[in-house]
Amino acid sequence: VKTIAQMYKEGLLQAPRQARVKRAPKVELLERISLFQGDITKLRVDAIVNAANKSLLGGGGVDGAIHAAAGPKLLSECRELNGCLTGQSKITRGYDLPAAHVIHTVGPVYSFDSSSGAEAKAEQLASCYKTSLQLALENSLKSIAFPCVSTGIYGYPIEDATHIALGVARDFAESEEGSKLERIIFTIWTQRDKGVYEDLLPLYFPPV
Ligand code: AR6
Repeated sequence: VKTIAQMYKEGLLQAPRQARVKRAPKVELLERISLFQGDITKLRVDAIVNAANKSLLGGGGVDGAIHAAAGPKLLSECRELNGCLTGQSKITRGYDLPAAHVIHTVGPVYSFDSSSGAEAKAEQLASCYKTSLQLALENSLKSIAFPCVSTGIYGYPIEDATHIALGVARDFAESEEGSKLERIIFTIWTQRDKGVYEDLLPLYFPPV
């Protein structure tokens, strides 16, 4: 797991050339945001986020991996939650995971024929990140790791989704209450997604 500050130091991230760049953050902000390529179920953090569905009763993708690694007690606790609306999040314990908690968020299902609803879907995806971060704060958690919500089975284009994820994280991490969160980790699984994060991270977290 590398912080953005380290990635700049090691030349893994380049200063952005585009004009659409946010103003430079404080140094400490670059030390609180990290990128990790690998299996989110291996992370020892206060919470990992699950890209769940409305039933909260498990599924494929990262959801399947999290339930498999956490063991059956996670499903038992999820059964008590009565599902979750799209764009909302609910927290459980992590059971056999190294992570203490799982924050289950339900991303929007993206489809090409519903372009009129694109804005609503973008808001729902932003809400996944916001409500997850809010839950972390409410539970006094200090570290949280996100997968690329909605960009697998749910089909949300990775570039659009990454703009949303990074925009929400920047605003939140910089806010007064968000400063209590010591670590936000973006977990990527595929090489293609890694490239997208490396391209877009400097726009939202430019070097100081
Ligand atoms: N660690 C980190 N990231 C992973 C892992 C892993 N072990 N496995 C997959 N990914 P997806 P969605 C990445 O499809 O699009 C489930 O059935 C993957 O490469 O898991 O939100 C649920 O029950 C992608 O970048 O979630 C829902 O029905 C990201 O995780 C539906 O899928 C999310 O892909 C949710 O679809």
